[in-house]
Amino acid sequence: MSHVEDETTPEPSIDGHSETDDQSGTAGGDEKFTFEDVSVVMGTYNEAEAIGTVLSDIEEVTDGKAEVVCVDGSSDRTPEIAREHGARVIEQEPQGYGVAVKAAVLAPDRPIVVTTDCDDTYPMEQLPEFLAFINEGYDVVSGDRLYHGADAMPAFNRLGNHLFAATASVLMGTRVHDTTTGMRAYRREVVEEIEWTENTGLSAELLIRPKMRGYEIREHPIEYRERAGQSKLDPIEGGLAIGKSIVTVCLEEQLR
Ligand SMILES: Nc1nc2c(ncn2[C@@H]2O[C@H](COP(=O)(O)OP(=O)(O)OP(=O)(O)O)[C@@H](O)[C@H]2O)c(=O)[nH]1
Ligand SMILES: [Mg+2]
Repeated sequence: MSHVEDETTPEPSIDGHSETDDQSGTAGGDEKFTFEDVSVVMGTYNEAEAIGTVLSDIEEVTDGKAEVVCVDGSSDRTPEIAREHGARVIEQEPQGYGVAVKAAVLAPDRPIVVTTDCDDTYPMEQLPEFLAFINEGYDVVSGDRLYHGADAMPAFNRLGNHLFAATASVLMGTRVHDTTTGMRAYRREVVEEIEWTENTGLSAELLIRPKMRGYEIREHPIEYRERAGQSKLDPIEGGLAIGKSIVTVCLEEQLR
């Protein structure tokens, strides 16, 4: 059974620390993952204004235990700042969001992969809640920005994101609330077992394909902040590309 819920908070402890001594980290068993099992990954493209805050927040929340991977195409100081914070930096020519994030989710060896944007919009302080849901047995935990209203999001983007979620829900035959969020946790085998085809629409694809293949998905409300630094997404061109990805991916999955 696969289901999407987003109203309740997790039952178990959400401090993200292990209840057992088992650190081996294979999914599906009884062991609890800790932040030592987590890689936080992101595409970074000229995010010098935000990256210091994002990486400090991850360090603080995970007690320095989570690995950080940045797939970087910047021409500014972003990669230097990333290295100063101990992140692993993979250099890549800028080719769009999805090309970077696909490389980022496939880079880690750790069993849990968390994505975020490097623009200080996503609440790293909620990482323990994401880990708690993975430890409850979910395969994907998806941050739902729209649940709390997403007042910090430009109105046009907010409307677009509601429309994407409505379209995807109709085409999938099941309700999803935020298809284009950048903050999610995945069991590593989910990202490894599926072939990813989209670029600007990768975020939607990363939710839709697992959902339609029966993985256990949990949408979880998150706070969303105003972006630091310049957006890399053209709202109209990017929006059209995302809409096309949603339709293509849903139809491909229906026909599988
Ligand atoms: N390496 C790399 N990273 C990218 C590329 N395009 C976007 N990114 C990164 O991907 C993340 C998402 O891009 P954003 O500009 O935040 O896109 P968005 O979240 O749709 O738009 P905003 O609402 O303005 O934040 C950011 O961390 C970017 O730096 C790229 O071509 N290469
Ligand atoms: Mg962003």
